[in-house]
Amino acid sequence: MSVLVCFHDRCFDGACSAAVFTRFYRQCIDGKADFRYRGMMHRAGQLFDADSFDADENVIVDFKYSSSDRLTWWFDHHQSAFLTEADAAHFRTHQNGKKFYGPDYKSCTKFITDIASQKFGFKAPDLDELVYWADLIDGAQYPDIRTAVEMREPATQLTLVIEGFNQPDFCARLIPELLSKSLKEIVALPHIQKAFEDLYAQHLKSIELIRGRAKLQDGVVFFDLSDLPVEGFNKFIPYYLFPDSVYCVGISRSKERIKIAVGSNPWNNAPKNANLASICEKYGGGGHAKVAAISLPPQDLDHAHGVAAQIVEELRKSRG
Ligand SMILES: [Mn+2]
Repeated sequence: MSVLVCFHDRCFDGACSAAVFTRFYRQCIDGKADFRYRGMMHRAGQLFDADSFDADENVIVDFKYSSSDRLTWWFDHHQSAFLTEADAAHFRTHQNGKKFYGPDYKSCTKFITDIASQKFGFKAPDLDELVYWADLIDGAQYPDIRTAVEMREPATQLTLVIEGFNQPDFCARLIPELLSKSLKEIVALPHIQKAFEDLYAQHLKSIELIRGRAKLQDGVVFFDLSDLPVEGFNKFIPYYLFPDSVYCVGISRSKERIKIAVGSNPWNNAPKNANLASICEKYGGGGHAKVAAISLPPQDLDHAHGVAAQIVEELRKSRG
């Protein structure tokens, strides 16, 4: 049996979801299955090609639904799991007992673990560490801002590498390691240690860049890095720099896309009435209520600035 697992690339929860699904499938469905992994990124337009699903079992974890009849397994927890209303209707009417949607879960890793144990008798206590950290990291439940930004824990160090390392298939190759080594052993691997050190130096630089660019007004931090070669930055930096901020809107640009990241400060207890996924959906993006994003084609910079300005305005107003 060949199994293709499409997972949310460059995401700790995406990689852990693929790892947990693999262990579950081997333990409960077919111990001899042959696994391949394909990282998926959000981008403007169609996400799956018609011939994406070329295995006996085609699986998506921690990523948007596909109405392809080649899709056999699906697990996701994002509010914006369905690209269209037609996809949502397809999900409701094409149940095969292998497609699961858990929007209340903080991580897809924990969602898969719970469904697999409730419905298939799955048990993997050695993966508890992955489930614990995926839930904490994807749900932004760090005990404090310093754990999130200073990155002393193996899981937070590996997250920096997963989100920032520019080597194609890095996450796909990492998935088997997640099943056989502890996070501490993984971050000690020489190529990962080296990537961490380089990315951590960049992380310190991006803290200074954001410090120089960001402005806090009416509880909303805004910054624009679209003219700089900074593709990804740690999403908690704005709250580290501005502990009084409630929301943050940041623009960055890579060769593939412009990203407008919209987030809320998990350590600020001020009431947060805005649903960030719903706001981003109006502009073709999505995510979770507390953290969401919009991807735009790299040439649409003027449009991106307009969208970001409207979101900043809406968030400032929501603060009353
Ligand atoms: Mn996730």
